[in-house]
Amino acid sequence: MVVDMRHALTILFCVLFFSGPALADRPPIVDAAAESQAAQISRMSDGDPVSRMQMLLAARELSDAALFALAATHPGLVEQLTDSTYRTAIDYIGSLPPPELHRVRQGETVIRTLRSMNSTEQGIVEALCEANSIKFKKFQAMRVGPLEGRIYRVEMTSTGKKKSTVSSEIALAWPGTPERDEESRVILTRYFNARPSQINNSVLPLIDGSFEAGPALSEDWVLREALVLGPNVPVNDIDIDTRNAIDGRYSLRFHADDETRRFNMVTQRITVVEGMTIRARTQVMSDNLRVEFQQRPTDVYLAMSFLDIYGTPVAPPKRAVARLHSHTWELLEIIAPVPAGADLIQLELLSAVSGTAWFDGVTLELVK
Ligand SMILES: [Ca+2]
Repeated sequence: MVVDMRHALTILFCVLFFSGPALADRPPIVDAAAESQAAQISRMSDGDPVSRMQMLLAARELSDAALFALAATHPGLVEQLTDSTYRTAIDYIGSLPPPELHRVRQGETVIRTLRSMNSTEQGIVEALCEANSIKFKKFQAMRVGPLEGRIYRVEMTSTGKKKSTVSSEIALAWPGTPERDEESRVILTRYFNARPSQINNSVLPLIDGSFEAGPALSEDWVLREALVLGPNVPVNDIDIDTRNAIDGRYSLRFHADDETRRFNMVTQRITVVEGMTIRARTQVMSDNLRVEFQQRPTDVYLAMSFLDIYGTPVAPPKRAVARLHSHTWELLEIIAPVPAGADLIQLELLSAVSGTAWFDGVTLELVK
């Protein structure tokens, strides 16, 4: 009888979630209510996988019209909410009992076996097993939690050949980066029968913010001297890393040690207009960043300098300083109004301590 109930629930979930995307004939009509619901979600913090998972959980109730409006600022989240496999994994997290859901919201990793699951949770697990070609009889456990500061992982383990343990995972809550967001917009254009707008976060003309131009730093980025400790050499290493990236294939890498004396930064100037409010973001990763010799712990950063037409600073720069030591990808963000007299902003990326730092997914948007 219990089994029958579970099957009944599975069928219910199939009807609710696996009937395929509800492709509309016409694009959804975004009214004021939909706009306001989308705005509530898009105002939430989205700097790390756990925050983005909170957004996904909160956005599950949105109508298609509100999701279409949300796609203007967060196309990746809307892609996950409208794709059946991602959506089932999000619904699984939403089905967890309140104490476990609380742990999810705290960023803890939660492990669940069938024994601790109620019938709703079991029904979703069964559906997830089916979507991932896992025999439900072989299912062992679910494990959900953030991974490497990049994604939120939903992992299922099952018994494989010779009693080995096989795992299968769904990566959710990836960061919104220019390249991945564009992929989501293409997918959502098919889903909604209309391309999501980008009105709410107009992109300023930053070029090659993902360092994808090739295996060498493109001419759009200019090296400028940031600081010199005594003699003028040796200079810090700055190159394109072809193995580590959070967006696309490449990232920007800085490396220095206690012998390094001259530190260059990587910069790009963009024309702006006084009164604009601008948001600059990058993801940064580090390996053994440490202060040696005369280095300063605050010299790993994303900065925005405000310049007049001749390149002279007209106001103090804004900086978002990265953490030292070793960490996976983390967000750095600056939101600032363009001060009076500024014609250009100069975006600056720098790591002027010993160790290695990577930057990727640099974006520049007009927020007001
Ligand atoms: Ca990249």
